[in-house]
Amino acid sequence: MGGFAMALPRVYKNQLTGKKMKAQEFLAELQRRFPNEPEYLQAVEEVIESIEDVYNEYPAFENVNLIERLCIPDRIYSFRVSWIDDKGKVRTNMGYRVQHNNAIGPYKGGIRFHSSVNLSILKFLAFEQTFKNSLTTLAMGGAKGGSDFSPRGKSDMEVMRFCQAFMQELSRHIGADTDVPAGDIGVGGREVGYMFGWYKKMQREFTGTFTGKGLDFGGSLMRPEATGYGNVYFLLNMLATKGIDIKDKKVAISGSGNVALYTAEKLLKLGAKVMSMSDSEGTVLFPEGMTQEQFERLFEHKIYFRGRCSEYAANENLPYYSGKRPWTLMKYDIAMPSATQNEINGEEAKALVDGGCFAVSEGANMPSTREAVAEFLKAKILYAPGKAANAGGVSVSGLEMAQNAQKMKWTAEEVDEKLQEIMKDIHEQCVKYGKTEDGFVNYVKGANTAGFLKVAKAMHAQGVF
Ligand code: NDP
Ligand code: 2IT
Repeated sequence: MGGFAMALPRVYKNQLTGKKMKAQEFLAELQRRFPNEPEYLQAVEEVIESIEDVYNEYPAFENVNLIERLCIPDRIYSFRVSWIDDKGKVRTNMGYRVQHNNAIGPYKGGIRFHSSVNLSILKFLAFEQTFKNSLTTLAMGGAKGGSDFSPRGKSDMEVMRFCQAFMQELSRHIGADTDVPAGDIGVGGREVGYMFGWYKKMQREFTGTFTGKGLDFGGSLMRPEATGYGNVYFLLNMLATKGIDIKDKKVAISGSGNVALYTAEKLLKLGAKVMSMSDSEGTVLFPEGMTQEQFERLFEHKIYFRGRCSEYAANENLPYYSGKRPWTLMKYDIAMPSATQNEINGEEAKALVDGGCFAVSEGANMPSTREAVAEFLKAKILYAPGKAANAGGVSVSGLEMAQNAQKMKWTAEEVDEKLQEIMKDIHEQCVKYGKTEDGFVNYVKGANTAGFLKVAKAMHAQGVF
């Protein structure tokens, strides 16, 4: 029995016939079919190029054209969401859920509310999520959803009415063992609470169909902290391979939302120097490194008052750069982009490297453009792609699902310990598949290969559909 399962990988490898997958041909065809989806094509390109060789080691994959079924989402729901604002005006937004792949577990991934949301962005995020979730060692497939609704400047009641209208449609397609959403940009505890509440009303049952829930109704301790803390844990694993201590290292952080703030909090605890934070309007610098008191005031300003970095910088008398990203404003040892996709371009990456930056650990999803990634790999710095470095968030979501299923609640210490183990495990997988002959670890190749193999073997075992 066990023997049969164990033998499968060797069977793949021993097949001598079968044509090879050619990454460039496959990508050209995808480009022809989805010409208006640049972010989706960018995410697929990065993965396909790094797994081409390992994919072709298993001819059985190409025999069933597995690559095409792995890149095209299982299904996409899109719907109109109409809601009434505080002035009585009827407003309409788009709503989506991309269920990408459930070969290794129920669909799982966040919901993004931002004016820029479109299908290309959600398809890239759902694709990335599939590989990220595979790396976590937990049983979760990949999905992403969202809307071009922006919570910025809306009242709580407007946000609530929107969330209810959105969930009215989405509730038909999700479930604790089907598809489990969570937060992402523009979706935090408030939005998850409103969506979960409406879901529960519609379904007339209390199940763990959302993660990132409030602590009083099934949420896990440490979920808010998990992505930022997890990214720092991943960074520590990378630094350990070079014997580098994080203390006093100058770190650039972009963003000032959930991921960025908890990244800063953990870095401060470890004695690192946080040099920057930002939002979509500009960057605030901390020339002496952020203090604990400055962090607490920023946290309050952002989380409780939903304020802007410009106001914070003025209050604190700190330098503020309107319309600028952090990367070229100073020299940094480490960069932790934690805002959004494509927020570091090739020139900025080169400026970081030239300025002495020796580690980049991505809190955001795909924050580096293809040109930026090429700069980091060329310079052979420690560079962790988001699907490895920011996997702590969805990992603790997986732990929240486990606690909900058991009807148990674990302590913060237990969850944090598990999170640290998972990040260490992900790091080991990256090293296993990403180490090159000269000892350099290509974390992009490592993460893509490890994430891919698990999903591909599961898909192959389950047949063609
Ligand atoms: P938040 O909404 O809490 O914060 C987002 C931050 O990024 C804000 O400071 C926001 O500024 C800024 N930002 C958003 N869009 C843009 C943009 N187009 N240009 C410049 N700045 C922008 O989101 P999160 O912290 O949850 O998410 C940040 C990143 O981390 C995203 O890439 C997300 O996909 C990723 N991520 C999140 C996880 C989670 O658990 N939350 C897990 C793994 C990854 P402003 O307020 O001005 O909009
Ligand atoms: O990008 C991500 O991993 C998230 N937004 C978190 C997803 C989740 O289901 O916790």
